[in-house]
Amino acid sequence: MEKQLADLQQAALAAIAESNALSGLQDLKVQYLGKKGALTAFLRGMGGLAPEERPRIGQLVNDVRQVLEQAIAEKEAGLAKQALAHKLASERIDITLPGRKPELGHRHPITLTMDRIKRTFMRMGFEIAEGPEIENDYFNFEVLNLPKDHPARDMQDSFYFSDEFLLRTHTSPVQARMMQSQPPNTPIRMIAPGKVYRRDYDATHSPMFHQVEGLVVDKQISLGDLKGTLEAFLKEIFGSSVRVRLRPSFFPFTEPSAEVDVSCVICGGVGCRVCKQSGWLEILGSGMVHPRVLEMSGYDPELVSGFAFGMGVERIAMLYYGIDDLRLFFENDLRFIRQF
Ligand code: 2NM
Repeated sequence: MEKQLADLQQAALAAIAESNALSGLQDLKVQYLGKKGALTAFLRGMGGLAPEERPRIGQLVNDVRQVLEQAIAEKEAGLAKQALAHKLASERIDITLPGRKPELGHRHPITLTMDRIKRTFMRMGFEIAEGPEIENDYFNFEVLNLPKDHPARDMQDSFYFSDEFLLRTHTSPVQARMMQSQPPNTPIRMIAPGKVYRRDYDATHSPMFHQVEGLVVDKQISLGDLKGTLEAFLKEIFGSSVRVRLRPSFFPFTEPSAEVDVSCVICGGVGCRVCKQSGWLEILGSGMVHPRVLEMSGYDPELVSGFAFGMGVERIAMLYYGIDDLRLFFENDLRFIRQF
């Protein structure tokens, strides 16, 4: 009996010593110390012993149990320590390495240009208004003196959803909406920046582009106010040395109408490739708001007058930054985008 116990202890200690995983150790615990384990079997077998032998053997079995329990506990602690050491070694980081720089983004050149234009008008007391990009026929055309048979309404130039709805072709509908939201003849000094859409795509036209249109309505607003305001704006954007001139033009919503030119910002006005040797660049369309346009939006042309203007933001950005192809703005090539 003692010999069997000694053998069992020796075999168990050897198995424990050899075990190198916590799961294997758990199996050994069950195998030797569990309810159906080897030591329990020993205690059950004591029925066959002489009564005076039982306490001694019982004591021996308990001694072996204690030895094995301690050996397993020590081994467990050893394995846990080993696992922790391994984890620490494998997750080790070099805190002296330099940090990774986060990639800093920045605003798109069109956004930068838009913001400069908006800031300049805000300083002159203009408010900024926005409106829907999906417009109806009434606000995009009708109320701006572009009746149904007008050539500027050609299907070729617009994106229609239905007979009634289309992507706005300019931001003027925002101005008309503003006039109609006011009590009659309320003075207005506003700009309407935003995206507009036309069926056009080449080096100088994109189907989506950005516009800023402006509107000033009050008593006694004159063509002199128009010229003074736009001259102040253009000098702020392109520098105080630019010269500004008006040329007669036509828009259905203004009368009279004028193109606004600046002296060439590339060559200073002496003539170059960009200004086609003329010394001037066409930069804005403008005019005195047509009496019918005022009238249709609830303003009395006998009482008030106004001027309006519109500009393409991409064109201003191209001239300001010296960019020769409009498509660069929309290709999202970082080598281009990062230069601003
Ligand atoms: C331009 C040129 C001339 C314009 C007119 C209006 C409104 F709503 F008052 F009638 N808004 N914008 C206008 C006038 C726009 O863009 C080339």
